[in-house]
Amino acid sequence: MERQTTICAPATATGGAISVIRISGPDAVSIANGIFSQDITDAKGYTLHYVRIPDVDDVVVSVYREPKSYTGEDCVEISCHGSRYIVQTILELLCRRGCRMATPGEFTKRAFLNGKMDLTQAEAVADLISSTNKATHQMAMSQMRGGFSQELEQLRLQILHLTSLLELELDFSDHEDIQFADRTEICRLNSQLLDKLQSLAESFKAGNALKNGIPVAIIGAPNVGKSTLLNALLKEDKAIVSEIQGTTRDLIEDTVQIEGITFRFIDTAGIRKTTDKIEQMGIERSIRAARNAQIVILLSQQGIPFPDISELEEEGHPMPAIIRVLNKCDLTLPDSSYLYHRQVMNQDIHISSKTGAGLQLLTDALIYKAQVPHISQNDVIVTNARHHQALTLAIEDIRRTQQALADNLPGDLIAEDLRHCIHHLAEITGGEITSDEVLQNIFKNFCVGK
Ligand SMILES: Nc1nc2c(ncn2[C@@H]2O[C@H](COP(=O)(O)OP(=O)(O)OP(=O)(O)O)[C@@H](O)[C@H]2O)c(=O)[nH]1
Ligand SMILES: [Mg+2]
Repeated sequence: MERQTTICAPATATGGAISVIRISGPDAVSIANGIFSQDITDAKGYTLHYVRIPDVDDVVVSVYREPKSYTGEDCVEISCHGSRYIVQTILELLCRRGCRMATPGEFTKRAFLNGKMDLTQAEAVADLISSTNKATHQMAMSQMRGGFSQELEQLRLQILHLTSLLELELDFSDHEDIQFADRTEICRLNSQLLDKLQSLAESFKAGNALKNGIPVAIIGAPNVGKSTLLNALLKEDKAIVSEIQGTTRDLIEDTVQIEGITFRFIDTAGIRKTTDKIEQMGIERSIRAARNAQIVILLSQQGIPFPDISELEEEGHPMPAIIRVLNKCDLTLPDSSYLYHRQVMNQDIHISSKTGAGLQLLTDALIYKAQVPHISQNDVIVTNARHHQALTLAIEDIRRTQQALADNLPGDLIAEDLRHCIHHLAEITGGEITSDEVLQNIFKNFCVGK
């Protein structure tokens, strides 16, 4: 096998008091040693050394010996003072002595290739680093600790068991009367498998919403204050507001956390009949955004009817939850106590995006409609589109098995579908030989040093 190169990269963002530089590979210790004034070549794993890099900095070095390191290779981490200049100089010294700068995610990719973690765990590392709230943190932690992998392993064992039952059947196939004897148990196990796979695949909707924010589209006629509401919810001047109708023409979106839940608000072009080609394109985008949203804030104001949302209905597509909101209540309702009273009486929520009145009621409604499932560390939630896709393929395999069982087809044909299913599940953890292209796709989104 080709000898691995030794790689290095900054592991921390600039701007802190301390920066960490990570080195991994067979020559990690000897290359690092070359730039220090003290000798650490014989350093044991899990030891710290205070050393000098002449003319550059005094640093603390941690040494890890293979296989007991993040990557499974010899690793050295240099903690230096957090100056961009110092980091750059150390990296240059290391590269001059034979290191190569790491590509994004290369440390984690090596950890995967050296069997330190499977692919779902490697992906969870990236999710953990980018997690912004309790829910996404919990999901990433559970996945990184192998929660999802264990679930998949359970499924794999169940499928193997099913296959062995079918094979047993084949062994007796010479005896005509036994061949398709009693398949009740096989059918039961198969539908159990299907249920499990389906519930995992369904968890993706929640998982994705938690990770990327629950999509909420703001839909309404021109000028009712959609962009003003977006800005108020984001507490930021994100979208242009004007008294001219048709100001917003494209989708404008951003995420914000409300009581620990991430929402992704999408401001849209006001819906009306228009001959303006570009505005029309914007309106089509509004409809699409509303269809794909989990919640739609249907916005209007006194005297203007709510837009017709029958267009949102589409076969095979769940309707988003609708919250009807009347804006500009500062123009029509005198004070906020009266306002609160009205809310209780009336289904529509009255707000003023301008003064902020009623916004709390709107966010309460959003949280209520978001129906965020409570996630504990043991729950397995699918958050990754790649995993979801593989699960969808595995479900198709098991559906085929179900049909084949119903048609009383011979066991070897059914076993073939089960083998496909195992293959699709194995792709999730990277258990089978995973193509380089897939790996590249996964790790390219990591940052350097991870
Ligand atoms: N009095 C009052 N005026 C508001 C309120 N919200 C928005 N406006 C005003 O209404 C006008 C239109 O606001 P926008 O937020 O641009 O409306 P929009 O729905 O995004 O309009 P389009 O992008 O054209 O569809 C602006 O002049 C806002 O200042 C409110 O709560 N009270
Ligand atoms: Mg607008």
